[in-house]
Amino acid sequence: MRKNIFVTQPHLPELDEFIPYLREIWDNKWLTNNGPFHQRLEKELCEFLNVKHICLFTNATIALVTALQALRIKGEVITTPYSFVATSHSIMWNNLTPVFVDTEINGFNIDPRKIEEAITPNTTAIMPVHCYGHPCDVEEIQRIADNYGLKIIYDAAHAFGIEFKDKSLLTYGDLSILSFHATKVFNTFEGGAIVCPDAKTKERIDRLKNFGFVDELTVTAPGINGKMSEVNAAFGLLQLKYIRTAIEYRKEIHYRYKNELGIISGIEIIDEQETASQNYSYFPILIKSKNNISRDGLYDFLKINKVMSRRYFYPLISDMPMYKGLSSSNPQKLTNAKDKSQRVLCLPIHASLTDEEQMYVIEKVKEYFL
Ligand code: T4K
Repeated sequence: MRKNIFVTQPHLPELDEFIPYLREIWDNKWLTNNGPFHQRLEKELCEFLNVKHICLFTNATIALVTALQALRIKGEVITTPYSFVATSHSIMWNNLTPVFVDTEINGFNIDPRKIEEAITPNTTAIMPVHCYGHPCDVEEIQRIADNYGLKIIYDAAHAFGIEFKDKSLLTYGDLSILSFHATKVFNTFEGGAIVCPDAKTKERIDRLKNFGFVDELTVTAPGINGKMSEVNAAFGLLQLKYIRTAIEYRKEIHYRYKNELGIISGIEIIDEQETASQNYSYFPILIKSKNNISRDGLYDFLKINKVMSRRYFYPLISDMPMYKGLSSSNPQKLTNAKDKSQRVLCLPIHASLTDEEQMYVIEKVKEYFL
């Protein structure tokens, strides 16, 4: 009997390969608090990602919360409703107000042209999301931020390893936050990181994620416990060995989908940007609803057939009960985001998906449209 085909699955090396790492942890009895694996992973990630400084975290949500603290953000933060709730939750956890701005007409990211009209005297920062790893219009967003004296914190949860115009996408803006959750291209079971440009900022973030301790006796800020453990960091080091192969494998899946499904008239696939690399973390398709065809119809049909696609990101954050009352949640101002949210479906893509499974997914999608 066919097993469920999930939208994603973590790519796990052979268990035996992880045992020596565990043995080392057992031997030295150093389990957390900036241990040797933590330090090694920070170093190796800086090299792999081509960035200067990285601060590992227990997950991306705590990293986002801490990033806002680190830059002492106040008042209103402009962000996108087309994301995972963690983006705006991190703003709320800091007692700040998220201000939702619509997405681009031909993409999934915040529309820079609409950012300016959302700026008020209380705006202090912009938190855009590189959705599915597709780079935001980083240059235009930087121009706006410079004009108005705003900080930029990128939610780069999906953007592991992306290069834009020959440098790491994670070096744009003031800070970038990565997620290493089990469902991501690169995972440490749970985990995340803040990429920052200088040693002083790293020091401040490292204090904030360690209760605010400056030294053994001195606490200068109401920090949180956001530290990554040694087991997670060790697993990250092992993952890193296979990451290039895993991304190459995903690439094949991506192009097979594009070739096979791009020709179906009811399906729209948003093209990748020429100036950016990709990590193939998600494969979103947009369904053009008509007659008996609909996104939810396809979602249900696939589910009955054991293909667990996901509606990332539906509903919009601004449509969720706790955000609905905000004035920026007005659906008439978020029409592009709403449209995408109602038409998007993410198909299975991961480094353990077999050719046979992918062909089965393709066959089922085609069957629905016939
Ligand atoms: N910002 C953005 C833009 C994000 O997308 C996210 C997280 C964050 C911030 C916050 O990052 P973290 O704080 O989590 O580091 C998942 C993930 O839990 C979440 O990390 C992710 N975004 C979001 C887009 O997707 P769910 O509720 O869809 O996860 P779940 O448990 O339904 O998993 C999806 C599928 O993955 C399962 O059907 C099967 C497979 N799976 C999942 C897990 C956890 C596995 O095969 N093994 C596993 O261990 O949220």
